[in-house]
Amino acid sequence: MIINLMNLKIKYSFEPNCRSGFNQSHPFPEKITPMIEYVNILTVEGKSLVFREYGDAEIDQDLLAGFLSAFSGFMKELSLAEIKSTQTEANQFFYTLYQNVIVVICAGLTDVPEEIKEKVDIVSRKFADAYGNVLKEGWNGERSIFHEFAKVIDDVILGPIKVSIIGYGGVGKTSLLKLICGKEVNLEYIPTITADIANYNNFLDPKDATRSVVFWDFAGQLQFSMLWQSLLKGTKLALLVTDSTYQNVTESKKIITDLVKKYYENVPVLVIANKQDLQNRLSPELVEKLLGLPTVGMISINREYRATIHEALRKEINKINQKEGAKK
Ligand SMILES: Nc1nc2c(ncn2[C@@H]2O[C@H](COP(=O)(O)OP(=O)(O)O)[C@@H](O)[C@H]2O)c(=O)[nH]1
Ligand SMILES: [Mg+2]
Repeated sequence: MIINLMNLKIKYSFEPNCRSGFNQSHPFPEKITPMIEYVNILTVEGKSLVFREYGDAEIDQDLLAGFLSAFSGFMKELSLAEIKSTQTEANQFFYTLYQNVIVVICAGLTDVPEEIKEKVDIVSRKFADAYGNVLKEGWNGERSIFHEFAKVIDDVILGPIKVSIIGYGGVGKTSLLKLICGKEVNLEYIPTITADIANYNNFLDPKDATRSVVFWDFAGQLQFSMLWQSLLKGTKLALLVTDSTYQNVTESKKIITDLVKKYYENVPVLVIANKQDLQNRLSPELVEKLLGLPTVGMISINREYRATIHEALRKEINKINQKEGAKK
């Protein structure tokens, strides 16, 4: 069967997509964010159940509808759970039919097919797990029951938001992580990379909490080794903790110049001027001036500061979501 999708003239702009920040000369490139335009989950009759848009390209809804009805026609011939792909001049489409539901991912031409296929596979299986029974037992046509699934799609497509807590030993990194997560989360210690990892996003407004947020707290002295550079890979936000002594703030400058600026230029850094309860501490304003980065004053061992760090995190995560999150 030959389907000429080119005839459908799906119109997308050819604007280079800058979401990845990828640079050939970069020794530790951020994991390249796939340039996924959208994910669509639809019935074999062509009725869209969930539509999640990520790309910046304008999607012409009429053309999309035409495309989908053509699509659902030949999808019926697809064997179960097989993942197929097709290409237009601007995009690659990957799709599957799984338990009577079609999952389509529209990706960019440079995306790695195997990676997108894997995402199609995960999304279709998760959708079947969540709604297979509802659809089998007669769904009432109400699309709102699928709204919740947007979070699952976001996590599969965009991945969790990695927040790395960096800074020298003893400045209060682990205390800060505990303050952020409270008693609700048990830290998971990963000995091989000597890091505590916590998956926690309860500080977000439920409507903004579409992706999980994973905190990485690296134990031990921060050294500018190759290992550190690779551990930070994929970081979307760095919390640079200092104990607010003049000496530590000055030394922390090195972390910024030798590590962050060199390898993670596009990663936002929020400085935590910790131990504000101690004498001789520098004020957050002064720390901000010395380091040239936005700074929040903190006492990580004082629970009253939980709201302060949550508020700061909310702002930063919302910025990340605005930049790379789903459009709707
Ligand atoms: N006075 C004071 N002590 C703190 C504060 N934050 C952490 N500490 C203490 O500093 C020490 C080192 O903290 P820790 O979180 O283990 O630092 P890490 O090595 O950066 O993970 C511990 O004894 C903490 O109780 C703070 O804001 N004020
Ligand atoms: Mg620690």
